[in-house]
Amino acid sequence: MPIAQLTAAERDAALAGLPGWKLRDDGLAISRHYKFADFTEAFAFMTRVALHAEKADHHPEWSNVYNRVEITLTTHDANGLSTRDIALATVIDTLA
Ligand code: H2B
Repeated sequence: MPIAQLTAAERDAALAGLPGWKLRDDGLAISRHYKFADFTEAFAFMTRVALHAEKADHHPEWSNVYNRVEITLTTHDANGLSTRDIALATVIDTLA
């Protein structure tokens, strides 16, 4: 389902409310790194995010090494950032 890319102004305004999330150099994605006490905590977090992502039908690109989780959000259906990424980042922060 196509969805509009955020304009630069919309993107910057949204990012101002998401401290910790960084815009990728090409402006088409945002990313954040999280660090947990151990692998169990990191994977429990990923499970919470996965359950939400599946319900919202919007999925992160991510990797995990022991207690660290690196997350990139972009909208494939927009070839860049959309409101779906901002909404998912906001939820991810509450699940961390
Ligand atoms: N996740 C992300 N990050 N971007 C998308 O465009 C996207 C998605 N599209 N999850 C969804 C699934 C789409 O492929 C399904 C068919 O709704």
